[in-house]
Parts: sequence; structure tokens; C-alpha cells
Amino acid sequence: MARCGYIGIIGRPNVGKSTLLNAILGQKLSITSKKPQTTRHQILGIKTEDNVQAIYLDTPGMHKHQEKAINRYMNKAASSILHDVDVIVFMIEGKIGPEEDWILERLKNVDCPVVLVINKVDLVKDKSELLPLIEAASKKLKFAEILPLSAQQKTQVEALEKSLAKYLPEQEFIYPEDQITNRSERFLAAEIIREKLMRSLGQELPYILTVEIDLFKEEGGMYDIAATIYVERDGQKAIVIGAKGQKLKQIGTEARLDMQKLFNHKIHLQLWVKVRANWADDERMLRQLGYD
Ligand SMILES: Nc1nc2c(ncn2[C@@H]2O[C@H](COP(=O)(O)OP(=O)(O)OP(=O)(O)O)[C@@H](O)[C@H]2O)c(=O)[nH]1
Ligand SMILES: [Mg+2]
Repeated sequence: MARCGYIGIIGRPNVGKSTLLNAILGQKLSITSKKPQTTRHQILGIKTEDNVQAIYLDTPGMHKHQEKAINRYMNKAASSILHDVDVIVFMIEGKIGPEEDWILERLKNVDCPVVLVINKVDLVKDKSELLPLIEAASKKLKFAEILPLSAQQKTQVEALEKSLAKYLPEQEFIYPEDQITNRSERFLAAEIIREKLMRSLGQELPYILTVEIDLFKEEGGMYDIAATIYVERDGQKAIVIGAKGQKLKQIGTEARLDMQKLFNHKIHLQLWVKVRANWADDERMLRQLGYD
């Protein structure tokens, strides 16, 4: 009998949730960066192998502070899945701090098994240092399993997949075997552009950016894509464009190369930058931009 079910990946920002999803899929589907709050939308990554279909849900990092509408939206996107999945992967790195405690509070009343993943163990030279962390963690919640791994180095990732498969219900596949996500190429294109922006801009700017696809069409075996990057002020626009347009050009080149790989098509990409004040704290504008 086939197994098929949903696995939610949650944790505070920047612990490596999206990196794990990509490692499992063997493809860069979900965007990642050194900066917290990279993932803004839920995204499904579907892996079908032999008689198992594992449907992973990557979520925005959960965090206590939620002053802006966009932050409230992101927390909701993460916590809304807690009661809709068959198993939860709760990811931490290094320690259990106040942010983790806050998430653990929410995990206390879920019914499904929770697997604790301690990520980035490649950074821990002396692995015995993990023992106190494992012990402290097991006192906080009854985890189904605790697994240290490195999503980036892909160590113990297969072991995690094997463990998770056990918790998936016996049922037929939900998605066709060759489908890897629920998101459109149009959505993925916007995300790739946002990743390049996050990676190449300074500390503050990435959070006030959003990307909207204006054109996405296939023509003569090529994808013709045009997108607008929205910022909140004129000064920010100048930074994104850079001296003589260099920054924007570099962002465009990097995004195009990633799209080429993911979509398996040649890409023609045009980028624009526009100012739209306060979009991140305007509920109506958020809906317009697809944050619903
Ligand atoms: N050394 C090391 N770095 C890692 C590992 N996994 C992820 N990272 C890095 O950690 C940073 C954050 O990774 P992401 O996958 O974007 O983290 P996330 O949890 O999805 O973050 P949000 O989407 O912001 O919630 C990136 O710079 C990754 O390269 C790991 O196993 N080892
Ligand atoms: Mg992420």
C-alpha cells in the first residue's frame, strides 16, 4: 500500500528550513539567504519515490514580534499548518531560546507527531556538545524523534526522510508522480528575483521589497518575463538600481540563470523598480500583491 501525507517544516527564521526542503528535493525550489525572514509564503515541495509521496510544507519563520501586517501574515502562514499536517518537523539550531519556547507553546496542543531536527551540526566541532541540547529539548516536549543533521551538507537528510515516511498515512498519492510543487512558475520567478535582492542588498532593504510579475509568456521555446520590484522610498530605488544600473543588472543576470535551471527554458528577463509607499503595513495592498 502506498503512503502519502503532509509534513510541515517550522521553526524560527534563518534556521535552515528552506535549505532542508531543497536538499530533500535535490532542486532549488524554495529561496534561501543569510538573512532572517527570507520565506514569506508557504510553499509545497512534493517528493515521490517508490511507494511514498511526501508533501513538505516550507513555511515562513515564526517570530514573536509581529508589528507589521506582513509579519502577522507570515506568522499566520506558519502556524495555520500545525493542525493540517500528518507530522511536523520542528527545526532549531544551536539552542532553545525564547523564540523556540514561544513555538513550543504552540506545539503543545497539536495531535500529530513532532520530530525535532537540530540543524547546522556541521558548525559543531565537538558533537558531544549536542547532548545537553538534546536533553534540554526532550524535557520541553515529547518529541517522536530527535535528529541532528546538516541540511547544507546533506548529512542525515536521507535518514530524516526515512523516519518521516513512517508517520505518513497509508493512502494513494494526492499529486501526480512528476509534480514537485503547488506553486506556479510565475510565483517561483518572483521568488527567485526576491532571493537575489535579499542576497545582494544590505541589512535593512530586503524587508521593504516585494516583486510582482507583469509578464510571463512562452514564445519560440523561450520564456519572456517582466517584473517590477516595489520599494517604499526614492532613496531605496536608487540603491536597488545601483550606480549606472549595475546592481539591477547583476540581480537580473543571477535571477535569469536560476530560472533557466529551474524552468529548463531560455529566459528573457526585464526588471523595473517602482516606489509604492508603506506596502508592508497596508492590508489591502498586501492582498493585491498576493499575500492572502
Ligand atoms: N552551516 C550551515 N548553514 C546552513 C545549514 N542549513 C542552512 N544554512 C544556512 O542558513 C541560512 C538560512 O537558511 P534558510 O534555509 O534560508 O533558512 P530558513 O529557516 O528557511 O529561513 P526563513 O525563510 O527566513 O525562515 C542560509 O545562509 C543557509 O545557507 C547547515 O546545515 N549548515
Ligand atoms: Mg525559508
